[in-house]
Amino acid sequence: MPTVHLLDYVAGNVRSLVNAINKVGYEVEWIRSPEEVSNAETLILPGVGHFGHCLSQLSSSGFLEPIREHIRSGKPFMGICVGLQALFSGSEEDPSVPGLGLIPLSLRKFDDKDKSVPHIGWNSAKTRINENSADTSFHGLNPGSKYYYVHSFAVPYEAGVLEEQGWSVATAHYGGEEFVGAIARGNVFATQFHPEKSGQAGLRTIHAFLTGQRTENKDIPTSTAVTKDGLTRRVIACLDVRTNDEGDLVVTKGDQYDVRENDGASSGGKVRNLGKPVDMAKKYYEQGADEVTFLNITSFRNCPLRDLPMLEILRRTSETVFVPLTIGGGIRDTIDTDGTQVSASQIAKMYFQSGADKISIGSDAVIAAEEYYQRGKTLSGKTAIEQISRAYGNQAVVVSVDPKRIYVSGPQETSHHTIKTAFPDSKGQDTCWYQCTIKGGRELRDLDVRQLVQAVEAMGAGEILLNCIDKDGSNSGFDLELIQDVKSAIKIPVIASSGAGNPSHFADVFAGTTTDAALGAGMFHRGEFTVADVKDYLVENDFLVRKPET
Ligand code: 1PR
Repeated sequence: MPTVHLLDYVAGNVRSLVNAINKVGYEVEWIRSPEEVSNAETLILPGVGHFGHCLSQLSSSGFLEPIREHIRSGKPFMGICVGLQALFSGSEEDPSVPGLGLIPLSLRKFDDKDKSVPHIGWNSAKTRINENSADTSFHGLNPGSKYYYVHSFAVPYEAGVLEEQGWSVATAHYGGEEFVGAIARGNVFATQFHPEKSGQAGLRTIHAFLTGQRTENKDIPTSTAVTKDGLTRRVIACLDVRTNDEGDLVVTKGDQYDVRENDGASSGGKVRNLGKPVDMAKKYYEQGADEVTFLNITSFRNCPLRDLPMLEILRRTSETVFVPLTIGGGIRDTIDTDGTQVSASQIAKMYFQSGADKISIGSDAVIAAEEYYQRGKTLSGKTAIEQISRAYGNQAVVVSVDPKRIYVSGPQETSHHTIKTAFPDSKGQDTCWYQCTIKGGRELRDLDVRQLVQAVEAMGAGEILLNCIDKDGSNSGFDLELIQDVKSAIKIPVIASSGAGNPSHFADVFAGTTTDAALGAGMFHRGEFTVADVKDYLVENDFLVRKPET
């Protein structure tokens, strides 16, 4: 196999990139010191997280000049995400840290007045006509394809500015803002999106770059539907994983979080076994899932951390699934079976190194939020959310919320934030609030959902996975009232979860709320509908979706 050199300078999920490069027929060799850069014929600079953090690490390790030299020498170079951003002079994210300075422009934060930030999801990379250059080549990019982006800072596109410097530019729109999605000039190619997480469209781009194919692929039909913000409607498949009574790790599914078979008289039977996690994740990827989420619903249970079975599941899944993977369950400071203290960040690191793109925190986030309010809304800097988002970026930290609906006679009956509901309880009460729970819904806490999501947003969480215990496994549709209430309280993206029973429920949540994504579990696992069925239904109803490419 021919070799590609990858620069290893920053923690994060590079496993997927390695898997993607292998998948298109290349082997990866790591560059771990500045002296080794000159060995590289083809160099890839991956990047995740914080601009300042990445660039300071590159600078203090002495990598900046060798990278500049590689680019000057005319050898192929590709930057991904922060790897693209590094080519510019600097970023508003950390004005004190300069970039490589190849392009004298800076990155700016997206405006969050009318849209969620970070910009997470599938968007375009459409080539702009460059009248200044005959070199409008774009390494397999296709104007009709969708690519996976996850970032808060971007290079605003100004017509002609980059082109005057000889760059070919592909752009995307996020709300009213047009930004740079990819650039190419001579031996340099860089993408703001993650090709290794962009399904077949992304693999094609990596392959085109590595084989020196410079042209676009124009053979994929372009969708005519548009969304206000530019993103497709994100459909996520979620796999709740736990050990069954035979000791096998299986995908299971609860009814209001009860995962044991119900014989009609009482629950408490065997753990429902709906299939094998790795196989099911691959199936959903092939059906067109935009992301796959694993929730380890019984966390560690006396297992030495290094042997965590979820690590192996992630490793194997990331070999065949080229869309973002999220893992949740048990991410908190803990004590290993041999008595060693292990921090939540160390656990997250193991997950990232095994192929996860995001980690999801449940119970620990509730405790951290309670402490945040006890301290008078001040940050401690020490919570798992703060530490992990500092090291890996906000976009890598999801908070999974497990709320329960509590009816009251009126807002005066509780100190918590209430809503008026169109679905009164049996007593006719039409006011309710949403109470946070921990430990898979087993323990109720004196905290409402609005308090929780606002606290974790302040701590640096990048996304909310919004479950609803009342709706879980009910097949009765999402709780639109809860979802819209949470959306109106925060700027970070929200994934609607719990209750999906058929494709029309996805249309309902996208039409009836401003949710950023919607997640299904039971209806997919029981084989009642596929992810493709959901997307077909959405297309029939004029929603923009990403269709899987072959
Ligand atoms: O608290 O950080 O260790 O994380 C534990 C994680 O496991 C949390 O994200 C929590 O939501 C999840 N969890 C814990 N117990 C259960 C359970 O079911 N007994 N599952 C559980 C949560 C909710 C969704 C589900 C949707 C959609 N599952 O993931 O997939 O409700 O289902 P549907 O479409 O079939 O209605 P920590």
